[in-house]
This record gives sequence, structure tokens and C-alpha cells, in this order.
Amino acid sequence: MVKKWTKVVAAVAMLAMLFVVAACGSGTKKEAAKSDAPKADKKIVLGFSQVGAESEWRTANTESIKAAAKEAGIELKFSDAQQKQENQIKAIRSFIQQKVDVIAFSPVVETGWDDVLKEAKAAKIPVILTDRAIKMSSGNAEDYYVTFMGSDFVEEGKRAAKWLVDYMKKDNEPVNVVELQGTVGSAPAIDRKKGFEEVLKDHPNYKIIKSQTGDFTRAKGKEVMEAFLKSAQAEGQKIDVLFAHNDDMAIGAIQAIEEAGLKPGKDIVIVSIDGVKGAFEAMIAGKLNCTVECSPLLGPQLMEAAKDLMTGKQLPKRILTKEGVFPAEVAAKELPNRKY
Ligand code: GYE
Repeated sequence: MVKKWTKVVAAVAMLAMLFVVAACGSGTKKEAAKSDAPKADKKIVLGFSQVGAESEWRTANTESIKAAAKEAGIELKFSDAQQKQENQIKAIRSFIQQKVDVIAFSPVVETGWDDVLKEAKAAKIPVILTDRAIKMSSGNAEDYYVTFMGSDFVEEGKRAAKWLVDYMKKDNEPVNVVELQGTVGSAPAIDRKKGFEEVLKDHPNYKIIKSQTGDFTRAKGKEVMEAFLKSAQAEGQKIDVLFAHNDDMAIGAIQAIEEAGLKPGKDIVIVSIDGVKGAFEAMIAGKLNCTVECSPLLGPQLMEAAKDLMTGKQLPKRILTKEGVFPAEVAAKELPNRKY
């Protein structure tokens, strides 16, 4: 009889314990279901659509993003668009379908993103712009991304022109400039041109006599420079200066200038933008006169932003990159410090 009672008591106690455990369990579940905020400890999935591999800058940018994702323990879905907007749109749509936590992309051109960004917004997936800005055909672009991190391209164009005017010290004689533009319709091509021209407005003796796109690549930079040299010769014009929207096009143009029997950096003064190692080497060789820095090392701040988003932190709409100007005189000293 006593034994029987002990068994009953034990059974009741067990049931009670089970009840407590179950109650606790369901409590936690309820709480988790209650908060919509993604958990900070879950592995974040980031879809990134890259422009392509058109320049040394872009390669360094890709490496920075891949390395920083690994370091931060973020799962990166990386897609290379080979400089085609349609490929970027496809990649972003596939990220939406896969329900990634965050989408980031470096838009190859400024316009044409309305539909896909509306789709991302409808799917409630936050979008981060890296490196390049966008324009919407209707509505406010800022409503479609959480933050835009990257350089001030207008400022870079201004820096290139200010350096040039200082260096040339020619206030009265005419100075003939040729310009190699970046990808047509891209934010850096539009803004660098704008900044450069803004400064030259106050120096009317500087004239941009030819301006064409070299699509940010060495091969195109060389090809277009060859055409510039030929037509200038046919028209009896002297080219004094080359302004290239990136270092790679300047490096391609240097080859064209040498093949035409001229001395780059001397017969034609050259200023470009990015500050990649190739530019420092060209400066040390005396073939390039100045590079304006544009840092591609956006990986760490992109990962930080993705993490902040997941923990519900508010991000500033604009995260600006800090950068400088490097004339040829400091190239040899600076080259060992360059990280890209
Ligand atoms: O200057 C160029 C690259 O968007 C800042 O793209 C970037 C530019 C960079 O291809 O080299």
C-alpha cells in the first residue's frame, strides 16, 4: 500500500515537472514568435551584385568584400554582372527569391532600377548601395535603400582639376585637355566630369577638346587615346593634358601615347582617379603625373552595416569614404603603404 502511494506521488511529481518544462519551452517559443526582429546570432545571408571585373579598383573591391564577409562570418552570395545592368537585375531578383537577409549592389549605371528595387521593398529585404549611386524615374531614391556607402565622385573630379591647375601654372596660355570618361551613365563618370568641369570654369584657358568613354578599361582607354591622337594630329591640335576617370584607362592611354612616339607624363600631362598600385608604378616610372584616391576597400563597412541592420540599428543614409590626392613626387614613398 505504502509502495503504491510512493509511486503515485512520484508520478504526480514527474508530471508536474514535465508541465513546468513544457510551459517554459512554450514561453520562449512565444517570445521568439512575438519579435519580428531577425536574431543577431543567426548567420546573416548577404546577396551582393558586383559590376564586373573591369579595373584594378573593381578587383580590389571584390577581394575586400569577399574577405570581409569571411572574417565577419556572413554568408555571401556573390554575383558578377560583367558590366551589364540586365545581369545585375537578374541577380537581385534571384536574391529576392532566395529570401536573403540583405541585398547589396554597386549599380553599373544610375537609372533603370525602379522595378527591381520596388520588388525588394515589397519583399521587405533591405538594400545597401555600395560605391555608386542611383536615380529613380519617379519617387525618392532614398526610400529604396537603407544606406549608400562610397566616395564623393564630384569631389574627386574637383581634386583632379585643382591639382592640374596648380601643377601647370598656366593662367593665360591655352591648355588643351582630352578626357577619357568612365562607363556611360555611371555615377562616377557623370560626377567626376561634373566636378572637373566645375573647377575649370574659373580657368577659361583650359579647354576640353575631346571627350569620350573608355568604359573604365585599359583596352578601351588605349583604343580611344589612339583615336584622340590621330584626330588631333589631323586637325593640327596639340594635346597638353589627359584627364582619365580611372587609372586603368590612363594606363591604357600611356601605351597609346608611347606607341605614337610621345612621352606620357612629359609631352602630355596625365591625371587620373583611383590610386591603384598600377598608377603608383606608372608615377614612379615618370609616365603618370597624379592620381586622386578613391578607396575600393568597402568590405568591412558593408559587413558592419549588414550586422547593424540585423540587430535593428538605424544606419546613416550616407557613409562617405575618406581619401587623398597623390602626385608623382610622393609615389615611391607611398607605394609600400598602398593596400590595393
Ligand atoms: O573608379 C573604376 C571602376 O565605381 C568608383 O569603377 C568606381 C569606379 C572606379 O571601374 O576604376
